[in-house]
Amino acid sequence: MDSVKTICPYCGVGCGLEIFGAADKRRVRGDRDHPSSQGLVCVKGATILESLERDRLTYPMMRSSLTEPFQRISWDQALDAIAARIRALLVTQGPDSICMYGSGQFLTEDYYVAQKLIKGCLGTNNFDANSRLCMSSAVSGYIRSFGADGPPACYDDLEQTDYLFAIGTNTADCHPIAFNRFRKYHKAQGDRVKLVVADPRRTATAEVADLHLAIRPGSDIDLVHGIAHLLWQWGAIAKDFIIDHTEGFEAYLTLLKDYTPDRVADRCGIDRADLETAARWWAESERVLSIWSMGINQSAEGTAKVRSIIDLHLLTGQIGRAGAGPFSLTGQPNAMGGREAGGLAKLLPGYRLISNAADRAAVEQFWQVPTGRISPREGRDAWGIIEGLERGEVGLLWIAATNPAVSFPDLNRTKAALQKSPFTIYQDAYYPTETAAYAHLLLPAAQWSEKSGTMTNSERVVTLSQAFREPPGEARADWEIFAAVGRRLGFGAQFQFGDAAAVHREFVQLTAGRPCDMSGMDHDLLAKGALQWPCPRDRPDHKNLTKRLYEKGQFHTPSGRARFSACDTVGLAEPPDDDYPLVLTIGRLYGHWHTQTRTGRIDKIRKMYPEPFLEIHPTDALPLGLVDGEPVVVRSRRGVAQFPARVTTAIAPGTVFAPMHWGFLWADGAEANALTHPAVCPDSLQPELKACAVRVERPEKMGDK
Ligand SMILES: Nc1nc2c(c(=O)[nH]1)N[C@H]1C(S)=C(S)[C@@H](COP(=O)(O)OP(=O)(O)OC[C@H]3O[C@@H](n4cnc5c(=O)[nH]c(N)nc54)[C@H](O)[C@@H]3O)O[C@H]1N2
Ligand SMILES: Nc1nc2c(c(=O)[nH]1)N[C@H]1C(S)=C(S)[C@@H](COP(=O)(O)OP(=O)(O)OC[C@H]3O[C@@H](n4cnc5c(=O)[nH]c(N)nc54)[C@H](O)[C@@H]3O)O[C@H]1N2
Ligand code: SF4
Ligand SMILES: [Mo]
Repeated sequence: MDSVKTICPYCGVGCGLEIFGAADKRRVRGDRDHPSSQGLVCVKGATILESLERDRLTYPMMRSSLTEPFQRISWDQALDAIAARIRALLVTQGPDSICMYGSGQFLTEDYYVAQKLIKGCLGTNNFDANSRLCMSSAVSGYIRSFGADGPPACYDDLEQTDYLFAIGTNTADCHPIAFNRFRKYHKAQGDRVKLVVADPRRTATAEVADLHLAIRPGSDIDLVHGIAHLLWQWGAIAKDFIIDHTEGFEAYLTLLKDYTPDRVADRCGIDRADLETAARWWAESERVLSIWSMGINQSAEGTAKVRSIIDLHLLTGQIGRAGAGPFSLTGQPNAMGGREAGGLAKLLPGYRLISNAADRAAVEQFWQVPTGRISPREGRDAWGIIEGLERGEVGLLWIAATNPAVSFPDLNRTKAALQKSPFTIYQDAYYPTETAAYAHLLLPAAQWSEKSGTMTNSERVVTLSQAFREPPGEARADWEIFAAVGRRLGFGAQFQFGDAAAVHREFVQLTAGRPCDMSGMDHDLLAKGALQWPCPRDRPDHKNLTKRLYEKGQFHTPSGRARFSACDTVGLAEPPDDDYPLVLTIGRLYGHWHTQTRTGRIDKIRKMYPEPFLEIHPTDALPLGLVDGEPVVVRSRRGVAQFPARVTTAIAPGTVFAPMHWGFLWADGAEANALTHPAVCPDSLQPELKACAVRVERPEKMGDK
């Protein structure tokens, strides 16, 4: 075969890949023509081909209870079983007893067909995705501050800024190619360009910072308002921008007055001088770019954290220009596509909202379903599904392209709820996975390389992910499975898609005239190269014309002005106390991807990380007599886990860190999420997966408890 161009299926950087070589000796390299990655790849992209054929789920399997073994069944039997169950539930418990939990690893086409089935045909908004655990605070923040979702900046800004403020993001490990672009530029510019990293860990990102602010977990709003307080005190604010393009400044200013430098330094656990340096560099910089990811979003005040960062940009007019803006990095390869296709329980395709009657009507009409079919009630969020299972309100749970038996909060409670599910469908590419243990029906999914469709990266660039292999056994694309169920339920007219390109053609029509306008894109055009939205149909040459949003200071709010938030901080949902004196934070390693379904099957990556671990500062380890490399027991109010200790000054005293990657299939008792709690941000409903109170013990003490 010649070469095929596609997109890396891991992180939201969305690197372009080129696959070349004969079918039995395929190799991968970076696509030099791709605008986002310019030919670069990290270890995950470089090794992706090695995982594709190991331990695949190749045919449907079913069982009547979780204690029985699975039996192979045909697709017809599987689809009949689903349709029969759905029909019965629509009559007995109503549409809201049906829930689907999807993933930012869906293609946009998968997402779109799922929305049409669940929201448009079945009439429930119970579609949520793992993106709820990932970027929903960024979505809420953008919507509240700008009147619409959508990251305003682009990766080129990483090479055009004077000051990169990286808060709650380990970009070097988790968005490596985007970070490499900055790193090269930073180095070349010498002292002129500053990198400030705010993170309780001295991560690979913090290692190359000009200033690392090792703040206490949960003190981000203090830090950001503290910087704003100083900028206001020094008069380093953009008065004209504030007057012409914003609203709510006075309330914000009143709030800022309380965030005095001494109070802020104390609450963040940093030196006042460092706070002043971070603010001074901001004041002195022509162009400031903030980037963030899970250290901000995964918080019970996640939306407020996001908005406080946006406030700082509004205060200083740092938006809508090259090298400037508040830029959330999306984690998964197509979390952005999920937003565009309406893949959360409060969204509809084309950046529309369930809560907006006109939005519902427009989508109903387009889908040719009866008026009022789309429910005006927002659906269950991720944790709401668990609560629904606990209360017996969920009759069918359909999970696809995510592994909640590892990644959900409060894992013991999650597993107990999954045990109670009357009927769980699990649609995944691999077997076994942890969540398969909680399923009644397993559906084999075609994955990346075996199906075509689109993905949108953090900077709004849409890339066609092209199939270049056949799916193994009977595996099918997710969208095809959803469409087949739709047809079986009698919605023939709605699901007559010949291929993924036809799904895409239909979907983009729903984006016409919307902030995420992609109506000028189609698969043929995307096969020639990636395109950035907005990309309306009437664009003459389909070139990327709008690299940055809000260049004219015109926002999507009714007044056209961006809104200051004036959000006070409430701190952590579960602060440390005498019984549980440390804060556990949980995150990622450079080589592994989430629950290891792929990376755990790649020898090179397994060798990089032979086991999980707990990072603990010597100040906390010494009094406990902990020795580097020896096992420690970590307890929270909800669970217990055991890890080898890694005694290191790379973690702030009072905080401990564990990776999220080891579910029960990959290590005994090292499930970090057994410790976490399910408290959520009231606005985004995103759980605070980044912090819970724990106590660390030596294993001998286990029997005493
Ligand atoms: N290698 C690799 N890359 C990935 C992924 C992967 O699994 N592996 N997953 C992808 C996905 S889906 C996502 S969402 C992204 C996540 O990307 P990141 O958000 O960069 O990764 P995390 O390690 O989850 O968390 C980032 C940092 O938040 C810090 N942190 C914890 N609490 C706080 C706090 O209260 N305040 C601040 N300021 N910082 C805090 C942690 O110490 C950690 O270093 O990565 C994507 N890229
Ligand atoms: N404590 C703590 N918990 C966290 C986080 C954290 O930082 N701290 N991060 C959270 C975040 S940001 C995220 S994104 C989640 C990630 O958590 P998950 O989504 O649970 O993790 P993955 O391992 O990415 O699961 C993806 C699954 O999809 C399958 N798959 C891959 N491609 C396809 C496909 O095309 N179709 C189908 N049907 N299946 C496919 C894979 O085999 C795998 O089983 O974890 C969350 N949990
Ligand atoms: S940076 Fe992300 S998208 Fe790029 S190769 Fe690595 S994992 Fe893939
Ligand atoms: Mo994520």
